[in-house]
Amino acid sequence: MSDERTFIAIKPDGVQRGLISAILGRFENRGFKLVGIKLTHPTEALLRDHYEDLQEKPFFPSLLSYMLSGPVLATVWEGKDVVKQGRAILGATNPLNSAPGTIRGDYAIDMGRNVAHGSDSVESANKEIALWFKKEELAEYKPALFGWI
Ligand code: RTP
Repeated sequence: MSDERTFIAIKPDGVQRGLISAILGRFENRGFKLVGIKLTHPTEALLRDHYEDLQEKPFFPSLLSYMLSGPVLATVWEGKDVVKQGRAILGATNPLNSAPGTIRGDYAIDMGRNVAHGSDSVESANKEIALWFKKEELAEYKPALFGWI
């Protein structure tokens, strides 16, 4: 069993639209293990760290106010190639390019309201997990269903 981890967040629009169970289900059904979860209202400081690379972009102020507009469901998933697989499950950033069957392809029409976030590399996953979660908030366990025959 791979111990690769990724950070997946259901953004304020996804939480308010009641999409939590639909989104979490896609990761569970695919075979990934949930190791961290919390509903949290992120601070501006946390979001500035999280989106450090985007601070100079013209859309940054609207991204910040969108992400501050309500609680976010922060999650950590573990499993083989989960970073790349997580991005594939989410679909392209711009819903215009997200394939039907992906989360954004099924639930979003606007890049500024694209429902969920997923880490784009193992390096950013490690940074984001450490930013959003304390070590003791992440569970270590072996689900009975894993290690399929
Ligand atoms: P995310 O971090 O949310 O998973 O998205 P991403 O890696 O696919 O895309 P990124 O470039 O990191 O952008 C972060 C979020 O900023 C908003 N955005 N708006 N041109 C725009 O108006 C624009 N570009 C990006 C989106 O909400 C995107 O998910």
